[in-house]
Amino acid sequence: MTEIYTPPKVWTWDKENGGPFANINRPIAGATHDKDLPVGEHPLQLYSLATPNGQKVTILLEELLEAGVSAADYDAWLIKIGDGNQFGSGFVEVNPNSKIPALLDRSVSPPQRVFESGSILLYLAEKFGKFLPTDPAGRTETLNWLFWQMGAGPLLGGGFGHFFAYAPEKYEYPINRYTMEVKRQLDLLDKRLADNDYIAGADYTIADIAIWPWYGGLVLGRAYGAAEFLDAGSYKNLLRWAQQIDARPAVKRGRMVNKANGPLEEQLHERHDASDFETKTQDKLEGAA
Ligand SMILES: N[C@@H](CCC(=O)N[C@@H](CS)C(=O)NCC(=O)O)C(=O)O
Repeated sequence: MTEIYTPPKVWTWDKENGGPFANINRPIAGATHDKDLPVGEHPLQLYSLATPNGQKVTILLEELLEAGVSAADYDAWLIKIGDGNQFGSGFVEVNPNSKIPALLDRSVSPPQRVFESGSILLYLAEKFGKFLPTDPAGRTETLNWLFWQMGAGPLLGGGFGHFFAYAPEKYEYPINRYTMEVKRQLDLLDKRLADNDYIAGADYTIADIAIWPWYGGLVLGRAYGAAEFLDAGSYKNLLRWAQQIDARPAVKRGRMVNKANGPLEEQLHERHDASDFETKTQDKLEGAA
């Protein structure tokens, strides 16, 4: 039988809350230790990890480079959130919210910090004039879906994903509640993609780049081991879109950057140059031989 919890009058932090991320959860913000961030040669310095939120930024940067925007070249440094790197003083200066991704643009003076993945996508799209339509209707529709993802994503990750995959025990109430919501979100995207090639319309935009790592990853069977449970294959238009984006060379590269788990040949802990991917491809070929 489920244990009934009676909340005290005032909550106090007297124990870890369980689950795989218990060691990094704290009810206070700010740095826990002094640690400067490394700085590379490129104007754009990214401090991140290849979670869906991190992938959004590396995919956009790789798409910009693929589109010939050489000024978008960047150094990507690995932030191990499980080890608490996000609580180092240097990281907290770039993102006081202590979460990846965080970007420092050193091409402007003083250097501009950018945090929150949605803000980073918008900043880069505007800076380089790509992946964000300039006509008012197209721009607004892109931002509608970009902000939709920022609001909807935590219900998928922090709600469904947490209770389905990470909570120390399976509880029916939260799993049902968040499954209902996530299936509604999947149906929404599926209906949207029935008549549109991409999320904001005919063009591939930062809305796709924001939504794909979460919802594309889910229907492609890469998140929480939940594709069967959610009957992901039934969202045919969403699956078509997810596969189409998955095949883009920049997306393949963007997924590898700051990846520190999974098959070794897919991991690129740090990225400082386009040739870093070639070294990985070589590793892969040698591994297969
Ligand atoms: N709304 C934020 C969410 C970022 C976020 O939740 N990042 C997670 C990894 S996906 C993180 O850094 N967690 C570390 C922590 O909570 O201490 C964004 O979109 O950038």
